[in-house]
Amino acid sequence: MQKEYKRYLITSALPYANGPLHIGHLAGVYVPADIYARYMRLREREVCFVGGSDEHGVPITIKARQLGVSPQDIVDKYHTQIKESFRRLGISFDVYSRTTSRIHHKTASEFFRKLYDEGKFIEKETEQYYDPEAKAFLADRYIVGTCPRCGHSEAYGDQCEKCGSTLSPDELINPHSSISGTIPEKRKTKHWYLPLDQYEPWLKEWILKNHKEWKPNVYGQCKSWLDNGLQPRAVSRDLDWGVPVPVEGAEGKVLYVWFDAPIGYISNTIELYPDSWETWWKSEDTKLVHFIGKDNIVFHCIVFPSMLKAHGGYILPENVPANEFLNLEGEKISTSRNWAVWLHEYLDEFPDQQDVLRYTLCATTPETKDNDFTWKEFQARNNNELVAILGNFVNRAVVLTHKYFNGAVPAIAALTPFDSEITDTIPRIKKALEDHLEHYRFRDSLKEAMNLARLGNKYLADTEPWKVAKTDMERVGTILNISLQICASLTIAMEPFLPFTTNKLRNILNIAEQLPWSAFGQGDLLQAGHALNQPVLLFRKIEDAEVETQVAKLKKPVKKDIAPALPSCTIDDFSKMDVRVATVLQAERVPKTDKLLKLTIDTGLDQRVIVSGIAEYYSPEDMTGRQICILANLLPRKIRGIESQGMILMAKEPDGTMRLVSPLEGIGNGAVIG
Ligand code: B3M
Ligand code: ZN
Repeated sequence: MQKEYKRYLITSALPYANGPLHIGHLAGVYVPADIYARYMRLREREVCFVGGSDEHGVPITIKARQLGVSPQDIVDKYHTQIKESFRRLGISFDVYSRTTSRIHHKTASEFFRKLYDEGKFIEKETEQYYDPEAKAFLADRYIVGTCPRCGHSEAYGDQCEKCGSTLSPDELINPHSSISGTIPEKRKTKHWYLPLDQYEPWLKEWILKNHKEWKPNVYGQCKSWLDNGLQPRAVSRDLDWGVPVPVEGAEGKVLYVWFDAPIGYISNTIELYPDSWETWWKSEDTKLVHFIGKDNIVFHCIVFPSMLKAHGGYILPENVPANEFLNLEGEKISTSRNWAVWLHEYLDEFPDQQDVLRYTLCATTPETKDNDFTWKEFQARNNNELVAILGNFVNRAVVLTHKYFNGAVPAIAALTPFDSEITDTIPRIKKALEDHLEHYRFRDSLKEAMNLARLGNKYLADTEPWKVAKTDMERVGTILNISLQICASLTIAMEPFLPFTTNKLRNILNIAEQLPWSAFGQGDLLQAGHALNQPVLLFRKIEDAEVETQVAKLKKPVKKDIAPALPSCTIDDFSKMDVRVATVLQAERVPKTDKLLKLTIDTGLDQRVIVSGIAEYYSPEDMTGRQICILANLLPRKIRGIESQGMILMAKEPDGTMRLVSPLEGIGNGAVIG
């Protein structure tokens, strides 16, 4: 037996306020969540759809530092932009707030404090990298060095963006602080950990036993985490941006962003319903559903539920219908390479076509595996489905009613068996649609809703009222009545998916208010004699040129900002570097790498070996005999088992392309540069 719920608390992942939204976010999280929320409202269930911006975390501080502004400036800008883009796309949040709000800081702080007071955390002292010049502990992201896997010289302490490897700062070759450039040292620091291992037996029971109905991708990921055994997780960080740890002596420490962000769902509900929020979060007849992308599964299925359990009093998510990722034109969406369709740009470039994007994204929701968005498909779905089926059907029904009945809904004279066959199909469509939506199958549900339009379209094509009009006006009246009732049902069936279109359709049909789900399929939604308004086209054809422009825009090389200026240095700083001219005697590829060359060079002082990550740009043949510039006194380091004695100077384009720096005219090896 399915449990009956009184109210639906629907959350969608809080996007980081450090960049605009793109179609990947929308397809994976916000479009499905909005469809679900709209559907539940139509079912006349109590709904609270919670959204908001995630405004803490290290990447925001890095962006701020790069641009020379404060983190607050960054989040103010993007929070406003994101919120506005959601509004324009019709994402129907009941509340959209932010984690820098006063209410959120208070809520998150109290949440932590309760767990702290009740001894639910363990305290541990660990060694962390510290920048003695900046006088700050360094998040992994702030440590930069050479990637041990591909030789990329600017890998982060948590990840190499070039080869995608996950790293720890200890693995980096020549690690240095990206704040000051100094070599970080390790220092002791104290943090609080949530002992997830203690929650493991409970999680196993709750998820693996009691939530077998979760989507296979979600269940599978949970199972693998649980099978591998959970470790305590730090819930605090040494950082000056976030919710301060509310414990004496914890100055300079904030809650880890993944500790405070999910509490944001609660804070935002409190902001909306200061008096009744607890009904939403603490009563068993509330169904809590988290809409997220697959990279957030562990936090929503394992960490946050453990936090709620540790706190006590809260309900737990009933489902977490996480989606996989959406690719774009066959490639991974990449914000740094600008390989993305940005929502605010789409909304500007395709005015009044929000529903075309909503439709295409829902039709390509990466429900069970990664999926691909292409502009060709966008065009085809619009032209072949929205225009040719839905738009065409509605338009014909309304135009014919104006033509033959002066825009007044005609009465039914008599039903043929074929008419009954058509009208009997509608409840079946409705039932299937409900079933898909209740079970988070959004692609199937959209197909089913379109089946209603298909049914109407086919009915008109088969009955051909424009021909019947020559002989039997009563029959035409019956056909148009049935067609118009289907149009009226479409204002309900399509509302979760295409809210802008159903609004237009209601205007055309002269239906004053949104009809509830219970009206769907009724044969008398429009009374005989009811006056229709003049038709307007619901959709317009999208031309080849329009999608070609979009594809061309993607392929345009990214205009990236040049690297920001470094802090000033003195001539003494510079003169510590022994930069010289040298000649490459011999060059060869380092086996089993794509990027590394092993160069034997004559520095004028000696002959030595330097390993350099330039194989993408220069072949061994290009290098042999060339004069180059080197940093001669860089401490030797081992790369792929080869000791590299120095570094080759390269000029790097914003897109990462590298070029050698060489003297214009030949000069003796060992000539000093300065
Ligand atoms: N901001 C991560 C993300 O956008 C994160 C979600 C928080 S949900 C509480 O992928
Ligand atoms: Zn790498």
